[in-house]
Amino acid sequence: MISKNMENALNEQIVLEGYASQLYLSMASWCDAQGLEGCAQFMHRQSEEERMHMLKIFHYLSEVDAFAKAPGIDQPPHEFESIRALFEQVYHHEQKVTASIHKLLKIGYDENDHTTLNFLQWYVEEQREEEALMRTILDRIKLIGDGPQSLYYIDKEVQQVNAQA
Ligand code: OFO
Repeated sequence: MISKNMENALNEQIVLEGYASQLYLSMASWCDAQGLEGCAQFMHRQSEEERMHMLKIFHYLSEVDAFAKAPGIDQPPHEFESIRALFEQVYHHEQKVTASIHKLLKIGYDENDHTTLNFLQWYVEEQREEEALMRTILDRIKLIGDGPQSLYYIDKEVQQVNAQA
């Protein structure tokens, strides 16, 4: 059994992961409309992963006899200034998610909730990987440049990163 406080905090994390899934889905659509197929595929995959992150918490809450709430859907943005701005937004969102996981860990330590602390370790590792991945993409975009001539190469790079990840 976990505390009510932890249950609420995990439900907030569900909202954040669910929103990430919707945001990345919206980004996939924007990439597709720009003809950036590699980027679109990448964002679709990220969107699926975020849904999985959301569901993992959902199932955990049921397992520990707490109540998981299906989150409402907030409308994510549809328009992005550029592919670079889009990936910067992804990176910032991931940093926000990491900070939120760290808050959950703090609650876990304060409450001596070893079960949840153990469960959260998977997210600690996942966030480290995600942030590193987004930084790699942003670094490549900076190297290539993001003018109209560069879009084809950016798309190929992201496709390649996607194939390796
Ligand atoms: Fe689940 O927030 Fe990204 O990885």
